[in-house]
Amino acid sequence: MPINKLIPPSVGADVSRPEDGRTNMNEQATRRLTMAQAVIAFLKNQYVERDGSEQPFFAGCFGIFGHGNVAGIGQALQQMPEFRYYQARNEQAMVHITAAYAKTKNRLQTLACTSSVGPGATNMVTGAALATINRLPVLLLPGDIFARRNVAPVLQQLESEYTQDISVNDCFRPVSRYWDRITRPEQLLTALPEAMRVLTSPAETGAVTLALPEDVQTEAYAYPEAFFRKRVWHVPRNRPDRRALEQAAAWIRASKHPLIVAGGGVIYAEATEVLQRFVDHTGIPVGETMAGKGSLRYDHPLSLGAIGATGTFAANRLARDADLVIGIGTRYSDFTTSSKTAFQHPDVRFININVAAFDATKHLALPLVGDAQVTLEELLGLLDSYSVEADYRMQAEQLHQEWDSEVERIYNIRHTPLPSQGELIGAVNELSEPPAIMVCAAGSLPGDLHKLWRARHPKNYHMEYGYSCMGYEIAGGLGIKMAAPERDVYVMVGDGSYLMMNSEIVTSVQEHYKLIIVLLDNSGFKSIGALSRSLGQEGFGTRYVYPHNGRWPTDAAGPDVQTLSVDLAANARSLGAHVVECKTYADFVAALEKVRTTDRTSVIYIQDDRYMAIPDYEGWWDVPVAEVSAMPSVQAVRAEWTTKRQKERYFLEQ
Ligand SMILES: Cc1ncc(C[n+]2csc(CCOP(=O)(O)OP(=O)(O)O)c2C)c(N)n1
Ligand SMILES: [Mg+2]
Repeated sequence: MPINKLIPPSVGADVSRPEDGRTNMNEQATRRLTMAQAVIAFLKNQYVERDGSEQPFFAGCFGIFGHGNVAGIGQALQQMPEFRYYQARNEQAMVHITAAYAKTKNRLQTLACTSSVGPGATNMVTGAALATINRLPVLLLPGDIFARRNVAPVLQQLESEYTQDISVNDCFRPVSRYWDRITRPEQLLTALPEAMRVLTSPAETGAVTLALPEDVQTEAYAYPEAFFRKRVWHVPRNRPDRRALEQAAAWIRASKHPLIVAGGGVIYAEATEVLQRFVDHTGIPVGETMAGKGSLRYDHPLSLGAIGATGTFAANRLARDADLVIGIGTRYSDFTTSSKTAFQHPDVRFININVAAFDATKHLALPLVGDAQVTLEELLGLLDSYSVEADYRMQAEQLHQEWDSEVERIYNIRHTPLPSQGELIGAVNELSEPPAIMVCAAGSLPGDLHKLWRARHPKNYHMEYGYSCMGYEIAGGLGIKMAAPERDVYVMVGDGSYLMMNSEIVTSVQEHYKLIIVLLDNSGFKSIGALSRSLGQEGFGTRYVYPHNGRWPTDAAGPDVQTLSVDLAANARSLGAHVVECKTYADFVAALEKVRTTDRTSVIYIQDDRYMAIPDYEGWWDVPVAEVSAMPSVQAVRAEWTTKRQKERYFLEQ
C-alpha cells in the first residue's frame, strides 16, 4: 500500500472549509491562525481595570522550548514579538517568577508560561500548586501529547492501559483553579474567556492550565476577528450583605477585646490605608499573617506584628484573650492560628472579611463576603462613635513597645564566632532603602523574618508561605524586580534553598534585572534541624555532612563531623553574579553598603550559626510526634505534645 494511503484523510486538510463543520456559522470576519497563534493574539489584547486604572493583563510569556511547543507557541511568539518572550532555566522557576510578579502587582498583571510536553510540563506542577495556594494568577500552557494519537507513544508520553485520554498534564487538575485540554482549535473560543474569568477573579484566582496538544497547536482555523479585539476585564470591589455588616458592627460594639488578623487580602485589595483609619478610629489592635505583614506599618502604636506560631508575644497574648477576632483576607493557616490553639477565650467569635465565601466562613464566622477596602470603609461608617476601652488600647500600645524593644535587642546581638541570623536580618532591614522589597520562602528565615522584619510599606515583606517552597526565593526575586524595577530587591535565602534552585541568577543577568541575594550558609537545614531536635530526633538528616561509617551524623555528633565542602560563593560567581564573601558582622554591613552600587545581580555570602535561634513567643505549631518509638527522647516529647494538643479548638460560637 502506498504510504499516503496510511495517512488519515483529515491530515493536512483545510480546516476552515465549509463542509467540515468547523467554520463559523455566520458571516463574521475571520482570521486564519494556528491555535497557538490564536492563543497569543488573544492574550495580548486582554486588559484589566480596577478603580478606573487599566493595564494589559499579561506582561509577556516565559518559556522553555521542546518538541511539545516549539512549532506551536514557540512559532507564535516568534511571529508576534510585541508579546515579549522571556527565557528561563527551569520550568518550575518560571512559574515562581510569574507568581511573584503577580503578587507584586496585587494580582492585576501576570505572565503566561509555555513548556514542552512531559518533564517540562510536570516541572510546572509545583509552581502551579504554589500559585493556587497563594491565590496568585498564573497562566500555564504545557504542551500535550498528540490529539490525533496515531503516532503514539510520542517521546515523553506516559501511556495508560485503560484509556488514551490521559497524559501527565492531568497532574495539573488538583492544583489548578481552571483546567482544560484544547483538542480542537475552536475550543479556544470558549476556553480562553473562562481562563480570563478565573485569572481576574479575586476570589477564584490561582493557576489556570490549558494543556495544548502539540499537533493541535499547529493546526489552523478561521477564528472570528472579534475574538482578538481588545477586552477589558473589570476587577470588582464587591460589597458584603448589608444585614451582615450591621450585625458585624453590633458584634464589634459588644466586644471587650477585639483583635484584627490582617492577611494577604488586605494588601491585594490595597486596603492598607483604610485599615489604618479603621484602627486609629476604633483602637482595635492588629496581628499580621505571613502574607499580611506590612498591612500596618511596624511602628504604628497598635501594630502587634506577626501572629501565630511565628508570632510576637504582643499579638499572641492579645489573641489568646480576644473575644472577637476580625480576620481580613486571611486563610487561617495553621501558622496563623498556632494550629487552632491561638484563640483561647471560651466565647471567642469571628468576623471574616474575605472576597471568597470559602475563607469568609472559616471558624463558623459571621461572613462579610466582599473586597477588604470597601468592606472596611462601610464597616467604619457603622462604627462612628465606637472605640475600644482606654485600658485595652493602652495594653496593646504597651505590648507594641515591649515587642519593639525585643526586636532591638535581637538586632544588637553580636554573636561570635559566627553571627546570628537575627542580627543579619537587622542589618538588611536597616541598610536597605525604605522602598525596597525583601523576599523569602522557606527555612528558618521565614519564622525569624515574620517576627523581626520591620515592614515599612505593604510591599516591603514578600514572603511565600502558602507553599513555603524551597527554591522560590531567587526566582521570586526576579519576578518582583520585573514587576517593580525601580525598587531594590533583597532575596534572603538559606544554603538549602540556594542549592535547590539558584538557576535564575542566570536569567537575572541575561535580562539585566539586578537582585541583591543574601545567602546564609549554615551547612544544612537549620529550621528542620531545630524542629527535629524539638521532636527528640537530634537533627537526623538535616546537616550537610559526609556519612560516617555508613551512618548519618546527627547534631549529637557535635562539631567533629566533616561538613560538605561546597563553595556556594564560587557557584554564584560562575552563574554571572557579583559576589562578596563575608566572615563577620562588620564585613556583612560593608557588603550591604557596597552592593548598592553594583551593576548586576550580587550575592552576599556569609556563614551563620546553626544553633543560635530566635525564641518562640507563645505560639505553637502542631507537628505530630511518633506514638511509639525505640527512642526515649521521642517518647518524652510525645507526652509533652499530647498535653499541648489539648488546647486545639473547634470554633463553634455564633
Ligand atoms: C521544596 C521543599 N522541600 C522541602 C521542604 C521542607 N523544608 C523546609 S525548610 C527546609 C530546609 C531549608 O534549608 P535552608 O534553605 O538552608 O534554610 P535553613 O533551614 O538552614 O535556614 C526544608 C528541607 C520545603 N519547604 N520545600
Ligand atoms: Mg541552611
